[in-house]
Amino acid sequence: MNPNENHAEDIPTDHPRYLSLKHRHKIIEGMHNLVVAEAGLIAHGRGECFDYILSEKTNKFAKKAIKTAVALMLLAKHPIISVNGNTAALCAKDLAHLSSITQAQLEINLFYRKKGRIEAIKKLLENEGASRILGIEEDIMVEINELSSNRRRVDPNGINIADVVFVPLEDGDRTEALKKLGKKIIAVDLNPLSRTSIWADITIIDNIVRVIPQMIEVCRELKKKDKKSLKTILENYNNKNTIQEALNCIIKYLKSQKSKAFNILEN
Ligand code: PTJ
Repeated sequence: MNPNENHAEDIPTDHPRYLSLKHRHKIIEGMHNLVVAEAGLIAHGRGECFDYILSEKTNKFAKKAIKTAVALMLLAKHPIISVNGNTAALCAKDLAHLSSITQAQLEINLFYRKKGRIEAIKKLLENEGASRILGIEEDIMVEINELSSNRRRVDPNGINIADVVFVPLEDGDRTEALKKLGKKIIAVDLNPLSRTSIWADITIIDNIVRVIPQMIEVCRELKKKDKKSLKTILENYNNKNTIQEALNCIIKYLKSQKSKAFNILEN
């Protein structure tokens, strides 16, 4: 590592953008360690932009989606958490925790299959407490015909047989393909208009760094409930409303920021 580079621990904790900078550094460090694809930096920047116009907080519609997603995972027969480079770099420890509390195995599934990346992500996840990670044995992988990207290669004991797949920070057509195979999809995506957001059964429109810790909290509560209560949560959820509310939130935020900016510009 270049000694002239800045590291996450060099960021002053009183910096007004401390958290945002810390997450940027995790992504940059992840890229140096092969965990994050080069394109992952661009994906992170796009996410930051949407996070900004969603007020960088977990909005009400995201809270509802989180609760419903956890209920669906607890009701599932074979839930799987799909892990890519950005997600691992930003929240490996929380992913390991979520996996153990929901009994959903982690499966590494990458869009950019640069040599050494799967091993780097596996090591990071294991160092943070994850076990029984899927998607690492190249010779046993099977292919999803409906998909042409690298993501088509899945573990026969994981995504291939899953009834519920949790897909944070996706890149497009996989959600559609997995849905055609009859699977239920939970997405985390800050862009409410991405194809993944539109196609998923439950779209959590919020930053992954806030989502996973909240899913763990909600899971602790929902594990005390019976199946009937969990099913009721699912019945009362409508993903179209989530997308609508997220877009309304963005429009409201932009209008308020426009008024503030013009107050300054005109005075
Ligand atoms: O590690 P790999 O090879 O599997 O590649 C992972 C990336 C993320 C590079 C790949 O999946 C990709 O190119 O994704 P896209 O098409 O850029 O889409 C990622 C989506 O995640 C975009 O809609 C972003 O707005 C969103 N996003 C980015 N960062 C976050 C996010 N959503 C939630 N939380 C974030 N921190």
